[in-house]
Amino acid sequence: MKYKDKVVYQIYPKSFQDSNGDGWGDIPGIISRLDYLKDLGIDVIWFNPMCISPQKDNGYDVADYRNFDPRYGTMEDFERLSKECEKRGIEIMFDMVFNHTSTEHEWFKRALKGEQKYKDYYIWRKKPTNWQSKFGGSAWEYAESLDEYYLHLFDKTQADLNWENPEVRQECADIINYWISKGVHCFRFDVVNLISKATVDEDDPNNADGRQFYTDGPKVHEYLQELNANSFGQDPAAITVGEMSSTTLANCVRYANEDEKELSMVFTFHHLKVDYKDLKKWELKPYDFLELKRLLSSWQIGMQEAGAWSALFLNNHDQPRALSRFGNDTVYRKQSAKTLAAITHLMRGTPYVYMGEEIGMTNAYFKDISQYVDVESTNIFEILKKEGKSEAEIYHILQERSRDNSRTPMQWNADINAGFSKAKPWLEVTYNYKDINVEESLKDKDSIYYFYKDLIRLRKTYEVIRTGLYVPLLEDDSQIFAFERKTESESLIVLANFYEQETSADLSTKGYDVLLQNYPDVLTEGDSIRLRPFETVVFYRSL
Ligand code: TEU
Repeated sequence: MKYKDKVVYQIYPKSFQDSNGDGWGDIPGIISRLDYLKDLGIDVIWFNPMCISPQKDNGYDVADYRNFDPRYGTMEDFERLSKECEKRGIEIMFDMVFNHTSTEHEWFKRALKGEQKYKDYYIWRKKPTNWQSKFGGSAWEYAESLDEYYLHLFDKTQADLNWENPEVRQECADIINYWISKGVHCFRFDVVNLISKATVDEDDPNNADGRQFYTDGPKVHEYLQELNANSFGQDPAAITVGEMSSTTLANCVRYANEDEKELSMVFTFHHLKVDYKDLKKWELKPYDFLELKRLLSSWQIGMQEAGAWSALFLNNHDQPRALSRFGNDTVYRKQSAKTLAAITHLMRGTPYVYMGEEIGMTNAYFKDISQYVDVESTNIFEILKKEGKSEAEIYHILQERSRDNSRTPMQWNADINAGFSKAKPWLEVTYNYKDINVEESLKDKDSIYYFYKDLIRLRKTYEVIRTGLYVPLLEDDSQIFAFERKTESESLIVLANFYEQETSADLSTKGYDVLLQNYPDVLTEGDSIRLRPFETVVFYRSL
């Protein structure tokens, strides 16, 4: 139960609050905003990595797992953060990037010098396979000093660790135990289902990226059980979540089942590919609502039937803002943001609030490549240009897909740089910050912020929201996402119109009360409920 009533807030530290005027978010800045998060009602804060890193992939290229990049602050700053979080009953979740390290890590540098112990920490071959990096280009990079290639599923500065090596596995357990000793009890594991490679010697016959050889690999459960036993599994307060790339339900019911002693829960992404044409991220298509509903429902049912647990989210630092992607970030910004929040928070699992979604932050709509920082985005700009796409087409794609969309500075107020920093921020603030910011949200009793606050409060109040079974409703309806959550003594019904067109749900809510709504009134006519643009109504009754 320790995580089934919790709500996690994700902070992208680089963009949350700058305190020392260098245009870069930092730990003292985070501390200054803890009361805002406490008031929102969240229980855990997931911090994206703040370790020493060359920042080629914004910290997911770790060069020292035990020390903070000074641009975020010092160990003393962290210890103050830990104390201030504890005072507010907020847990800290750190992000463990164990599939790879930066090529600036001491281990990799010693490997390049030919130290066999550290060479064995990575994956080397004389001859590369045809595998492609998830950030474009070959997944192998030549190291002249060794006359060999090393594997990197992501950027060439992110060398994959060799998890076959027990010393690597022990290093990772030791890193977790170090942070547990510092008072961190919650951990997110980056692309952790990629750590076990079946082989690295075979070309991908479909000339694809090779993911079939390393996704949910043959020893991944064994490695996770060992990591659990040697680290966080010994910590009764531990809450863990694994980011699972291109995974399957069959594996996730094992990753996130307490009996398997692997992790507490998983992030999966199938529902966030319903606007990928032919499942290709950089090929746009309008999102498929029925597919979105089908995927969310099938995973809810599959996980609950197996007694496994899901992380619930539509936003994170790798995704464009859901409000711009699935909602309407202009005329119906408030209504659609609330609708997306309601279906996320009222499904079965642990909800994650990504910084800024609680105030309806939108995509950045940058117009020039000079505004983009993300390595994935700048790489794809060059790749698409080589493929002959016009710059106008490429900018349209980046405006819809770039990870920078969600990494723009948190919009606190209408002051310079949205109150994030007095200096030029490392990434531009989104254009609409004067109207969309925390200060405005706190003044407006009908704001998205207060709707999130209600959702979080309801989770603490109603058992049916925490643990109730998920039952899909109106499955064939082409614009309403509807489901019931139920226990032996309670029933909750969620009706959400995902479109601007008005519609109605033919469903009896006799004996139910309205628990939450995103319009001033609720229009019921007999056994039918009218749903205006992006209208959501939540009904509740004790059985
Ligand atoms: O993300 C894994 C990953 O594949 C994402 O980059 C996402 O799937 C991709 O952007 C969609 O095109 C994790 C981290 O969350 C991400 O920030 C890192 O860049 C990546 O791993 C490498 O560590």
